[in-house]
Amino acid sequence: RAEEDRSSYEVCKETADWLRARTAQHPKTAIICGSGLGDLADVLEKKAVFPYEDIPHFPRSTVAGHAGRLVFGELSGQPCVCMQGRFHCYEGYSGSTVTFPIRVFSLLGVEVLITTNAAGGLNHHFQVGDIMFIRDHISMFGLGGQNPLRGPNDERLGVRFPCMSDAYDPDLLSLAMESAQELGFQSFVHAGVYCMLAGPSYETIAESRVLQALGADAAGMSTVPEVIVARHCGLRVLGLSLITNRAATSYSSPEEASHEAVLRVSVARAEALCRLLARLTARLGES
Ligand code: 6GU
Repeated sequence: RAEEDRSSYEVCKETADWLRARTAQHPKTAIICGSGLGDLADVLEKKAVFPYEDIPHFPRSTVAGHAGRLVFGELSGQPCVCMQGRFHCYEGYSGSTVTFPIRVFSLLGVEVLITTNAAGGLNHHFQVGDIMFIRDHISMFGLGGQNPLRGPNDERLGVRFPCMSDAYDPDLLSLAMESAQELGFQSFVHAGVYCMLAGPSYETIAESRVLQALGADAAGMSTVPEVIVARHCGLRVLGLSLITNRAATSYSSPEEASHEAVLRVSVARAEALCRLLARLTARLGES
C-alpha cells in the first residue's frame, strides 16, 4: 500500500489541532521512548493516553518493544508528552513519516526533545547497561543522501539549510551529566558520538571496526532523523543511548546481537533511566 505523504505543514497542523482539542495539557518537553524503554511513559502523572491508531495521520509501530501510544502527563510536575514507541526507516517508513510526530510536537508548543534509544557499544570503555548522553552523531544514512528534509522546504516548518553543529544542546547535556552525578550514577554514565545505520540487520565485525575508526562510540538504528527535524523546527535536543550490548569487533570472540538481549537490558536499566529523566525534567523546570 502506498505510504501517506506526511511532509506538509497542513497535515502536521491537522494532527496537532486534533490533539489540542482533546487534552488540556500544554507539554513543553517531548520524550521518545526507545526499544524496551516504554516504562518511562508509565511513570507520568495525570496521564492522557492516545493509541497511535486513533490519531489522524499517525503512523503505526510495527516493532516488538514499542507499544504505539502517545502519553501526555506530568513528570516531576512538568507537562510532558511521551512517544511509547517510535518509527524507524527499516520499517519501510520515509523520513517524513518517521519524523512526523516531532513536527506535531513543535506545533503543540513543545520546546525540548529528549530522545532515547537502545544502542550497541563501540567504545571499549563502555559496559552493557551503561548510559551514553549523545554529544554528536554520525549518520551513515544521512551522509548517503537519506535526509528527512530531502524534498521541497516549507519555511513555516523551518529553514532550507539548518545548522547541525549544535544539534545536541550543550546546556542540556551539562544538565544531564549533573543530574546523573547528583543521583550517584557517574560510574555508568558517559557522553559520546552516536552512529546511525539504517538496519534492520546488525553490523558485521568489519563494519563495527570502520565505525570505531570514524570515532563512533555507539551504533543504533534510530534517533538521527528525529533530531534533524527537531533542529529544523527549532527544538532543543537531548539524546541518550542505553548500551544494551556490545557491537561485535573481534573474530575470536564474536558478540551476537539480538533484539531479545536488547529488550532484557533495557528492562534492567529502566528504573535508573526513569529516575534520571525525572531528575533532569525537574532541573529543566527550575531553569
Ligand atoms: Cl549492536 N547495532 C545497531 N545498529 N543497533 C543496535 C545495536 C547494535 N544494539 C542495539 N541497537
